[in-house]
Amino acid sequence: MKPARLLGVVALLALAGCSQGAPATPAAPSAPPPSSASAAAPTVTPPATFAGGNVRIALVRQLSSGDYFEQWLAGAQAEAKALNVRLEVSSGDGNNDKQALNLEQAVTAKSDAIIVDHGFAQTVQPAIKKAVTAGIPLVAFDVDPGSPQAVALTQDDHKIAEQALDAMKADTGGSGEALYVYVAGFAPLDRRNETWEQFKKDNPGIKQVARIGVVNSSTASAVADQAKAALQANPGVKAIFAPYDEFAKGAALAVKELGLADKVKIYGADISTADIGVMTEPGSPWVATSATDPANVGRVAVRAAALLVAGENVDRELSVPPSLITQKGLRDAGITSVEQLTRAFPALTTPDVARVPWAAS
Ligand code: SR1
Repeated sequence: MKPARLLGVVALLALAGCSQGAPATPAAPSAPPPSSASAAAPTVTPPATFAGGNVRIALVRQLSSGDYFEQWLAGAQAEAKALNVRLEVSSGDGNNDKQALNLEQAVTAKSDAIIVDHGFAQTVQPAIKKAVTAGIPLVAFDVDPGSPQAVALTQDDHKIAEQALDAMKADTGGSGEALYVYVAGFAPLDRRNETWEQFKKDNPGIKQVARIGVVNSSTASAVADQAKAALQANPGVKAIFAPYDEFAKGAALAVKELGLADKVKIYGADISTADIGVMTEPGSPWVATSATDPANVGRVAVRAAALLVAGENVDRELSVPPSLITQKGLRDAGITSVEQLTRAFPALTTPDVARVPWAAS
């Protein structure tokens, strides 16, 4: 994309941050897009520990399938490579006991730092406590570590829900039947749920007529089946709040298969190249999503862990802000991939969150 067109895209996305003609949700672009040409040269020498490539950071994941988790891992791996760190990745594949065991093993193996990526508090907190007691620095993403010594990294989940729901409110005029997709126990979904509960109180015209949801290795197709049944049972539904991209993809499939795309609109969370394809295809009901760049969040997690290994100060709570991305904005700007989106939407890259002074930015 040519620079002039890029500027147009930024303005367009910031100003046309609406799904069906709703008021703008500015993206407040603040930083130049990352590129090798513009990368700032590091001014600080890396700590000696990092010189031999022997720093080991364990990444202990609860989930690994789906666009979000794949992009997140790609970002984490890219940052580990840039920082000359060995990233040792394990996944519970949705099995919380397996994740807890992997975490215990990372503690026993005396990793230099541990990143816990998702998980249920009751299954990971005991091993997190052991890591902290053993003096192993720990970053917890999207799970409450339960230990104040650990760094807790989140996306701003209340904002994610708020941005998507603002779009829903603008499109519906604040009234109508809605379907909600949610599974309790996942910290980001629980936080988004808090905002949804408040939203319903503040907007009594929006009536939740059904709640569905499942998280497994084929979330989208399972949600599609549930959404189909819920839509058939509730023909008055005009909006679906599906604040996880696998939920939104499943809901979109159901709406399209039932031929309801003109009537039912979807407000989601997260973004990927595949999601952009779903949002922008002709007749798509998925009109808005609030998202971070998952690869950027993975990078932040590794940066925070590396800083802790180096003995640097890191805020105990780190948050990556989301941006509202709309079907209209994507279509108008001709955006077809996350790479184009992040170039056009610089606020999605957050080099100042856990900045590593010895790394190029
Ligand atoms: C099952 S939890 C899924 C969420 O985790 C991350 O926070 C992503 O944003 C995704 O929506």
